[in-house]
Amino acid sequence: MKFFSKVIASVAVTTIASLTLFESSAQAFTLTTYQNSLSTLRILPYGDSNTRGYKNPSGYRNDLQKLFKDRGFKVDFVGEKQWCDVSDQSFGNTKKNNSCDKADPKFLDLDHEGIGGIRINEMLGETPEKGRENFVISGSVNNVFDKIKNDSPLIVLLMAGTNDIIGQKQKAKDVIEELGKLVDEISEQNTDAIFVSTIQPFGSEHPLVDESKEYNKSITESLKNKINKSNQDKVFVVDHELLEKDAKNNTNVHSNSNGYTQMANKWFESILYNAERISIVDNEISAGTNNSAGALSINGNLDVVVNSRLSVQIGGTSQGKEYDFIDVGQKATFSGSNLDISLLNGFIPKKNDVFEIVSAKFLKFLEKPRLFNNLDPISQTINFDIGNKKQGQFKVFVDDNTIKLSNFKKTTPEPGMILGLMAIAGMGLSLKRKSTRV
Ligand SMILES: [Ca+2]
Ligand SMILES: [Ca+2]
Repeated sequence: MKFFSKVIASVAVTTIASLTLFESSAQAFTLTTYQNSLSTLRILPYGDSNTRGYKNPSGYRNDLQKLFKDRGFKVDFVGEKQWCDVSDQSFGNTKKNNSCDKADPKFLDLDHEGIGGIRINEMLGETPEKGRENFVISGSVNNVFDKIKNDSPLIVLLMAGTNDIIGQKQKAKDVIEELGKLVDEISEQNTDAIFVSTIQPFGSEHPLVDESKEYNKSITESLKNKINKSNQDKVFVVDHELLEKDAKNNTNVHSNSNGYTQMANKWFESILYNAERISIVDNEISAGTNNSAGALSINGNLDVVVNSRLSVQIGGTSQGKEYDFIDVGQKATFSGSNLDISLLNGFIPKKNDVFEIVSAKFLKFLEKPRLFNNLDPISQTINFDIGNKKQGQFKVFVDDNTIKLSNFKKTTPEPGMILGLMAIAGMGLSLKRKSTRV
């Protein structure tokens, strides 16, 4: 996923800017991959039809769930609404209904609170205009949280304002005032972090396209000024950086599938970046995904603990682009974990190439002197399969802040060694299976 590294750079910049500006550094939530019900990450997607999905019962939500799931995180999306069937004319604006029996199994978790057409003043529960009473009943923040109070979402994803601009004909400067009030209201609820995002800019033929851009600018530049200081620490602004062309042509205000995928990536990167601690237990942390390299920025701490893997793909010498790079703002701790290396696209490193795969403010190995389970403690090398019955070998260099790989060489494994490696791999698998059942 090439997209991943681009996304992260911009999210990181946005967030650093807002943190510096408001000197807000408290981060209240922890992410963990451990398959333990106590650590389920409950997320409330809250907003209008772009949260619900347009002509598609999942919007950005299914892509976002996949990003978490692929990395072993256990997430539960919450909300009273579901849209299970595209032929359902209520478009998921109502509570779960019979059409949910027909839900496509590719959708992981359809729960949400995206209400097509809703405006921010209605989410605030203000006196409804004539004929819009149902929006206030259905979507006002107190009502929503009252209905899901047993779910107590750790994180709220909020995207709203489109309908204030197109339906209510409000100016961006007035909508941002309402958004600030809504964010304060959500902050008073039982939740740890609120991610507030920009909206889909309207398509270029829409008469209010400039207003939508002005509104997005005000979200990134001044939303935090509109909310109470006491709430600022748990509010994170996410700039989806969506383009006009990603507005679906026949509506000009809904995202197309490209836009929804981009939203999912940005939400995901922003949540990971802003977590206080990310614990990888019995799973894998990797900057890119399966077949491409990327960069992953983590502002807080990273723990990679027993039976877990730091997985690194190398397809060239450009950090974070051609080979995986994880940048940890605070402490990175490795304890009893493996370092899995693989080469991409037939790339063969040179002996003098140096790959800085991890950088952290503080780097700690709790199992020292064995930095990784699969590291030879004498030679400080790791062997890995490179195909055609060949192995590659890197020497691992570690200092207070970085993990680097260099001194690449090709080796030919002894036949006995291959069997030995297969046995170890088999053992690893059975251990992993056991531990996931605990
Ligand atoms: Ca759910
Ligand atoms: Ca309004």
